[in-house]
Parts: sequence; structure tokens; C-alpha cells
Amino acid sequence: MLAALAALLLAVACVRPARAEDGYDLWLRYRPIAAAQAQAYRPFATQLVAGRSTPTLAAARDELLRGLGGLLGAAPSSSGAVTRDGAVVLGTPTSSSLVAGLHLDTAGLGREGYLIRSVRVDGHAATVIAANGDVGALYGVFRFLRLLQTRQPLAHLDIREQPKVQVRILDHWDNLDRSVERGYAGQSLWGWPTLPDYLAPRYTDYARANASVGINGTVLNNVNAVALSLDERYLVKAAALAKVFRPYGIRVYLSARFSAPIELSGLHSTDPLDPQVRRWWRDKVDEIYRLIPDFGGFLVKANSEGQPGPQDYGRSHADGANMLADALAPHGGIVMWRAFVYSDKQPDDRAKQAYQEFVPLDGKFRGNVILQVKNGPIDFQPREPFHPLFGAMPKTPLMVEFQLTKEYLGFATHLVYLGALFEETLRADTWAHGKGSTVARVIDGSLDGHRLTGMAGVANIGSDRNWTGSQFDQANWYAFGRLAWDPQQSARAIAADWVRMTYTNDPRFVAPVVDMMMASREAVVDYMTPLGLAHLMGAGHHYGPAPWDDSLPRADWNPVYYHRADAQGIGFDRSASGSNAVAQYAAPVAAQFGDLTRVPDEYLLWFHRVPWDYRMRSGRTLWDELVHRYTHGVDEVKRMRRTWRGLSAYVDKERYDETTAFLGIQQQEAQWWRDACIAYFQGIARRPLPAGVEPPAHTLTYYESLSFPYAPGQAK
Ligand code: GCW
Repeated sequence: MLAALAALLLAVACVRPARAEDGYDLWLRYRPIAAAQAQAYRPFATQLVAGRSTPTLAAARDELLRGLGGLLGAAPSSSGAVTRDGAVVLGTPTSSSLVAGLHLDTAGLGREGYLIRSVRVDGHAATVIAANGDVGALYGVFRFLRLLQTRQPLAHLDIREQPKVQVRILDHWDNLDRSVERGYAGQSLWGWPTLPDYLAPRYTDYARANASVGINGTVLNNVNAVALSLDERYLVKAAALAKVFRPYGIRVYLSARFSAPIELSGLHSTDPLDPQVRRWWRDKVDEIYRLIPDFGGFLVKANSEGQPGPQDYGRSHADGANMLADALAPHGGIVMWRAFVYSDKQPDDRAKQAYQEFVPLDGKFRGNVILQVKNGPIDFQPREPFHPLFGAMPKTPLMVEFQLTKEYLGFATHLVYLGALFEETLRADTWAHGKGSTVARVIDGSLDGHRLTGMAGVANIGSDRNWTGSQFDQANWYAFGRLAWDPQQSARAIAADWVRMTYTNDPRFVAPVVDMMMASREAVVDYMTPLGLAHLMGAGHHYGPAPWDDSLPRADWNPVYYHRADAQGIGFDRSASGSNAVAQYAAPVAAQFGDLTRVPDEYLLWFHRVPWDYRMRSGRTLWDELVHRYTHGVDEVKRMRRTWRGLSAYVDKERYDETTAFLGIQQQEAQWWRDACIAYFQGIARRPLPAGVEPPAHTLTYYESLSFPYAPGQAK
């Protein structure tokens, strides 16, 4: 009787994982592997043989013990020599004589590369995780653990990996008051008031998580920067964080406010050619390096959306960037200068302005300057064509900036897997040097032979227990890191790894969830901004639909600027007959995007103004197609909900319930988007809804009357 009861309890426990989870452990959960499989893995992890320790190698060792201990139920014993089959040998040729003795081909792996190989040591079978640099060994450990976490075989391993991109960095838009611009995951992680004295354990977990996906840099403060971040009082706090991150291979960078010399030291100017200003920055940089010897450098938003910059003194972006670069160069630091510039004084199409300002400066930047370019020419929309600067500045290193925090894609509640968006940009072909000149090859430097390369992600991380505000937004952090390591990787494969590590390897869960994630990006495009529309979000906070909005002082902040709908049609004419933004792309791309008959449907209204009765490839009129897409987007969210509803058996209750509730919010908001946009555009197009299509739930006046003074994440 008792045995039967116990069996029953066990069966129930197996159906739903009993252990409470809140998402804090991210994809590094290391939950026990089922007995049979664990049994098969154990012979590959009998001993851990690590040589001399350094802080980074200690972190690698600790992670390995923690991971194997969790996954296999018991950590391998630490040993000074390989005395039996199944040892894991870890280290670099310098730290471990065993590794040195194996004469592995570690040369060429660089500081961060690693190899994992099945070898024989002293007559015993072993797995070696070897690298040239300590941090490579740490990356190798995370990779080895991933093999177990995703249930890959451990026999006959021969893995050799090296990052393809040098600077793999998160940009935190975190303010000193701990608010986060466009942050939807709680307050800033950085406890400025208690730093440098209190080092929250969470800082270490943040570093571990980043290192596990290869992220090697973090910009601590908002690009809309205050000068105070560069004051000694805050530098010592940044230095304390840098110290925590250092063993994990993560360098600290800071956003620099261009006018800091005026604000911090009372200088009368911040003209980059003024010797006094130049000296100020040199001194400031020297001071920073005294506190943070491996400081990475500055990120700068200048002459953009009201930020100060070199143009205030009639100087160019290159003058400004080069001044900072000169101060950083002796220490090995870099400048990431943002190309996100546009001006309302400039009557031209906002999508053209960054190119117009920066292309003439190609070749004028110092070697330690890299331009940080958003993935598209406007601003992190659900869909944009790739930024025309990619491929257009061959003499200048360009890094891409993606936004992980979903400012324009439903905040933290909408399930949108951004891996699909990142992949779309990275695979886009610029045709700069003929076919195959992808954005990925601009970013990894191979297209024009640049050694300074980078990828930045605007962080979606805050102090919420689950880090990112929702369980599924963790995947966007994860996918960003993996793609920064290798921009050629597949978003789908990355999603599969993430699902396996974060939830379960059960194919009955993995397959539908990966499909759902991959479809989720197209869904949000459809219910917010289908067919190449953009920027229809509520003004300022960007929460919800407001295609009618024309209230902001700057034309190019208002939705009506972007969709240009009137009785005749809709869309922004960027072809030769309009703003001719297409001309900024290489000829074959321009020819395709600029031709109404060849432009992909996804970019139709981005590049063309099209009459409402225009016949689409689908056979529908443009108006009918627009309604169809909006409706389809909502249907996709309903489908996601159905999928998720069938998966409760595979997920712990806490995480299951959160996603269930958030998908509910997403459905309501997708419906709101659809209904409000259809109500608005119908009033302009003056056409009936296609037969059988459900009309909007409310009148346009109702949607227009909604206001959200407390929407989260607003800029200060
Ligand atoms: O998307 C916009 C945001 C601003 C942000 C700006 C930028 C940091 O609405 O909040 O400012 O982009 O990228 O500089």
C-alpha cells in the first residue's frame, strides 16, 4: 500500500517537475539528468585535473564542479594527475603541464578560443578542455557543460572554437538613480548607493551568465549619459564591478557625456580641438585606468536627440571620436561612437541622415574607433531593412547595435524571440563587394579586413528575479551572446539550445516551443507594423498603437510621419520618385528595394507609397492584405497560447503560470493593436473590411482616448 502510494507520488512528480523555479538560474540550471543518461555521462567525468589556478581558472573550475555536480548528482573528484579513465583535464599550456604535454594545437586560438578534445593521458581516456588564455578555458567549460545540458554525446570530441567578433558587449541604459531607460525588468542591477562596499552576489551571477554565452564587455551606464558617471565617486563604484567581472573575462566600459569637462571641471568649452579639453580627457582617462586597469573604453552618443557633441563647436563626429580615441589609445581602450543621428532641422528623410553624415567621414577615424550602427536606419522597429551604412564605409570598423529590451516590440510581456530578427539582419546581403557581402561579414571584419569588430546589445536585464522581466526574454540575451560569438549561427539552433537548457530536453516540449519562438517575431510584425510599416507606437513611451499621433514637436517622432496614409494610399516613398533613400544601398539592393514589382512584401511600405487598391502578390488588394496581416498576427498569438496550454506537463508551475499569463496579456494587446490600427486606417482608406473579418471591438475615438502616463521604461 505504502509502496503504491510512493509510486503514485513519484509518477505525479515526474509529470510536473516539483522543484519551484523562478527563472533566476537562467540557462545555467544544471538540474539532474535522468538516471540512465547520467549513468552514461559519468564515465566521462570521473576526475577533474586542473593545474595552477588563477582567478579565471578558478571560476572555470568552480563552474565545472557546480555544473557536473548538479547535472550528474556528484562532482568529479579533484586530482593532481590522471589516474583513471574519464578525467577532465582543464587549463592552458602555462597553467597545466599536462595540457602543455599534450602539444595540442592551441596556437591560433587567440586569447578567447578553446578546444575540447577526447585524448589519452598516461594511458587513460580523458577529455581535455584547453585554451591559450585563461578565459578561453572558461568558455570551454561552459561549452562542455552545454554538451551535457543539451544531451550531446561526450565520446570522440573534437571541438575547436574561437569568437568571430572581438567586442561582444551589452549596453545598459541604466541611470544613476537606478531607473533604466526602456527597461522593463525592474530597477538597474547596479546598486550605486551601496557600491563599492557591498558586492551583491548577483553581480557574479550576471558575469557567469554573460561568460557562458561569450559576452566580454558591459557598458554600465545609459548612452544618454550624465557627467557624474565619470566622477571619481562613481568611478570607484565602476571599478568594484570591474573587479567582480574580471575573472569572467568581462571588461567594463562607460558611456561618456561629451560635455563632461564643462560639467565636472567648469571648463568653458568641450571643443575637441581645444588643447585644454584634450588634456582634460587624457587626464580623465589616465585616472580611469588607475582605477580600472583593463577598462574597455567609451561609448558615445553625441549630437543625437539633444546630446552634446563636437558639432556644437563646428567639429565633425570624427574630430570628437578621435579626441577620445587619442586619450584611450595609450591604454589600449576603444571608442564606440554611435551613428544614431538625425535632426529635425534637417528636412530630409530621417532614414537617410546617418549615412549622409558618416559616409563622408570614412577613413577619418583613428584605428581604435568603431562606429556603432543600429541594425536598421530608423530605430529598433519590429522590422526594418538593414542599415545602409553596413557595407558603405569600408575603411571604418562598424559594429551592429541590436536592442534586446523590447521597447518597440511589446515590452517584457510579449513573447518575441529576437534571434530571428538578429539573424535576418546579419544574413542580409549588402552587396558591397558583390554577392555574399552580408552584414555578418561587415560585423566580423572579414569583408573589409578589419581587426576591431563588435556587436552590441542594449541590455534587457534588471533586478527582477528572472533578470529580464519575463522567462522568454532570457532567450534574447542568450541568442545575442551566441550570435555575437559567431554571427553566422542559426537562430533556430540557438533557440533549441536555449529551450533545452532552460526547460527540458523532452522533444515534445522542445519542438513546439522552438517553432513558437521562431514564429513569434513575424507575429509581432504582423500585429504591430505589417508590410514595412514602422513607428506606429504611442508617442514617448512607445506602449501600444497610436498611428494617429501627430502631437510631438518633432515631425520624425510622430507615427503619421512614417505611414503617410491618406485617401489615396499609404507608405513612405523612399524610391527614386521619393526621398530616394534606396540610393544609399549598393546598386543591386537599391534596384530591388526601389522597384515596386520586386521589393519583398516585408519592406513594401517602407520604400513605397502604394494605392489602397494595389494588387499584392497574394491576389488581395493592399487594403485587404493589411487587414489580413493584422488579423493574422493576432491569430498567431492565439496559436502560441494554444501551444503553450498543451505544455504544462513539462514546466514547473511558477514559470508555466507566468508565461501563461503573459501570453494572455500579449493576446489582448495584439488585439488592441490590430483593432486600433484597422479602425484608424479604415477611416482613411474608406474601404469595407473584407468579408468575414471581425470589426474592431471599439471605435477609433475610444482607442485615441487611451493614455498611459505611467507606462514603464520612459526616458527621463
Ligand atoms: O529608441 C530610442 C529610444 C531612446 C534611446 C535612443 C537611442 C537612449 O527611444 O530612449 O535613448 O533610441 O538609441 O539613443
